[in-house]
Amino acid sequence: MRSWTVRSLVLLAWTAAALPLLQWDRPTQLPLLSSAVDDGVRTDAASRLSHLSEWCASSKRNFMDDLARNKASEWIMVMGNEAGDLDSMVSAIALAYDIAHTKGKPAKAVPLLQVTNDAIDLRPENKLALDMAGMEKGHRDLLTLDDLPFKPSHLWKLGKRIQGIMLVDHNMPLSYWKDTPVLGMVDHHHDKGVNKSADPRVIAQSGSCSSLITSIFFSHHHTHGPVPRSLSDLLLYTIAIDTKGLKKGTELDQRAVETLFPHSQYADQDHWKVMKRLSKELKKAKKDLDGLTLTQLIQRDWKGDVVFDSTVPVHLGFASIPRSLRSMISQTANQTAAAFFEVDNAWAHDNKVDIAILLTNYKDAQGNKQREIIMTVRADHRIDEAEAERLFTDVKREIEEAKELQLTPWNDGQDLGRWRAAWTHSRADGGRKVVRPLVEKAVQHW
Ligand SMILES: *[C@@H]1O[C@H](CO)[C@@H](O)[C@H](O)[C@H]1NC(C)=O
Ligand SMILES: *[C@@H]1O[C@H](CO)[C@@H](O)[C@H](O)[C@H]1NC(C)=O
Ligand SMILES: [Mn+2]
Repeated sequence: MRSWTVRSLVLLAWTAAALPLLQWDRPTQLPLLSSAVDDGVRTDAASRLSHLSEWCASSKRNFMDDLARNKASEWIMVMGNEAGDLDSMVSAIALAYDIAHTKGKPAKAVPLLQVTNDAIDLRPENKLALDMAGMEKGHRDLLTLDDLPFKPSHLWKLGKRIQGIMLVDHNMPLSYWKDTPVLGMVDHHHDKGVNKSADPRVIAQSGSCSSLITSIFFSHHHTHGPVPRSLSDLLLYTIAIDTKGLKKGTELDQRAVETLFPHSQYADQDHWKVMKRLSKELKKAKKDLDGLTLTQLIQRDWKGDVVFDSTVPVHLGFASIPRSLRSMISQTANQTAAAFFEVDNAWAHDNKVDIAILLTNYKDAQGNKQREIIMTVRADHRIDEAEAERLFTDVKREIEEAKELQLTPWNDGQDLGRWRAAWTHSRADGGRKVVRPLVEKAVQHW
């Protein structure tokens, strides 16, 4: 794989360095969000599935068949992070497709979404983007955690049933992969410095991991010509949402868009305008969460795993929720904090979470952005009551001492109950990026 990586890196370096700023100024007509039926593989009206959908379905089927016959040892599983956002999903699909079609040395690769099938549509923007790219409704064409016949850790532990995993859109394997070889990683988050023998190991700044995948993709020749239209479209949707229609992001993102456009259904339209409109449409979809239950709101953007560098391993998880605690409370049957925490509690219990942090963001009556931090600790999985008490006290102190947050305790005259706390603050960038390190620090030292 060596030359593969070097080529990719050269391309990345060139991409970042050499950008003539893009000039897209053609006038535009846009039938934008037409459901994209591309590559002509199957066009019967009942199931207008794209080539990409068919490839995903067949790679999933072949992988599952091989696994059932214990013949999957050549397979590489390519996966995004456990929050299952569009970038994670599309990066995994695109890299797996690239590996499976690389001219001269194709390998067996299947994208795995590290969520359950029913979690995909909890992000309406995922649903919309997949639908526009001609993917299957209900997402049976995609391999999710609940499709696996074994625990992920068993794929390696019980007889090396797969070749290994590749990570995209994160660079630390979830703990359940344990010793499973990490064959590659491509990411745009802070480099945690692990699994150094991964090859490729490309970690670079970009608005979207999909942009990094795009540059790798286009550094290879493929067995059947250029990138399929449905895949180009899907990558563009992801970059559009991650860069707010190229308003944010880096030159890498711009270069990726420029590279993808001629292969997409938008080829003859104005790139900037299309990206802006796609971003708007997807953002609108993203905000449409009205049908979700409280549990689904917690599940939608959940990132959790067991932390091993503390004295006793604990499962620490974070949810980001675009709703205020008050509005979630009003969604319960008797509209009390107790009822809300019962739901939170059930989620933590079912997922063996010891410490759950819910981070909300919403606009108040004056239209100002507000945030809340809601913390709960449980003693029914890995830790006993004394440990839970200590953990709760330590994490609470760490959060409250963070001067940059200027917290106000939230209690609304209601008793939140044991090992529960909530605060409000209005630091605009005070989401997971700020709170998580505080909590992790406390957890490591308690
Ligand atoms: C990858 O790094 C993680 C974190 O250090 C470690 O737990 C895991 O065992 C490593 N994987 C391999 C195959 O070495
Ligand atoms: C409200 O409902 C919750 C959960 O069902 C229950 O635990 C709590 O006691 C109820 N509170 C009141 C005031 O009815
Ligand atoms: Mn990402």
